[in-house]
Amino acid sequence: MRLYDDAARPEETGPRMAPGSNLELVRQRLAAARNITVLTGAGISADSGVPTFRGADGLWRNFRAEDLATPEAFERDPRLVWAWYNWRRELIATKQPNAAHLAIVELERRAPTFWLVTQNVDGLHRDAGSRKLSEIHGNIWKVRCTGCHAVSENRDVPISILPFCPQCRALLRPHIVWFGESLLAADLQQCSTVLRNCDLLLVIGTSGVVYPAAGFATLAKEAGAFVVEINLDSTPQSSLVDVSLQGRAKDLVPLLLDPT
Ligand code: BV8
Ligand code: ZN
Repeated sequence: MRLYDDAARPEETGPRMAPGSNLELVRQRLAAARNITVLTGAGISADSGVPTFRGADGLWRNFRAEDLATPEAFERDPRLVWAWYNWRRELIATKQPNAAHLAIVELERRAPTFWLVTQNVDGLHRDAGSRKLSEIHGNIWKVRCTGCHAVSENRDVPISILPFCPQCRALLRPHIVWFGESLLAADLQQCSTVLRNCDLLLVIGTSGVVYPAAGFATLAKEAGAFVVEINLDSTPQSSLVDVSLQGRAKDLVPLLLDPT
């Protein structure tokens, strides 16, 4: 069964930046910022070939989140849910970080204080070398025991369609935050701290509709941060940010660091 049409997306004509002065302004702000927070979504990994969730080629075009990404779905049909995650693991295993992931690693190296918050579960930020990060929706390469709650890394591709805990024999589930589940308290606390304290927030490749992450740009703005959005399209956050740069993450993020 082919679950996703992997046909190449038509190439855009390049970054659709509004006035060049906006890019220059962001470069200057970024170079001067002492405390930088970055929030990423599926759009940053789209440039590596990982499908996004919403939009024309998005996963939620062909699948219902209620059937696959809720605790109720897993209770009802764990085989179906694991089959879907297995398919995504197989797909993600073939993908590599792109220039935008790498530019964020460089930003972490340069910035006096830095934190990356990602909604992505693909692990590509970690693969790229990011270390100061919170994967607030979990990680597709981790499993969690429904019995003893132990979390472990599991990179099997494919993973057994009904994996069981080696310790207590209970069913394992993906270590992913599903709809209707709370994010980890420690992650929420860390997000609150970095959003309140940052002087610059970069929001990259997220549609800005899934809470609580959808509220992060507002939180940072209210705390006085300069907020920059990088996205192919406009989003519900575009009107509240200071600068909205339209284009591909892999083109724009490196440009912010190394002027050409
Ligand atoms: C919570 C895991 C407290 C699956 C994900 C009614 C019932 C139940 C819950 C709710 C409800 N109403 C509201 C809620 C809360 C809910 C929510 O926000 N729902 C929305 C949709 C209405 N949130 C929650 O449930 C959260 N928990 O609030 O706990 C609670 C408890 C009980 C009840 C209520 C509240 C949990 C949220 C976690 C959801 N988990 N998925 C999996 O990944 O396997 S969400 C899913 O969306 C993904 O994980 C993803 O990370 C996330 C966000 O999506 P994006 O990353 O933004 O991706 P998207 O495709 O949407 O957009 C891509 C963007 O990139 C686009 O803008 C595009 O233009 C751009 N782009 C594309 N290519 C590029 C690009 N940009 C730049 N360059 C490119 N090349
Ligand atoms: Zn267990």
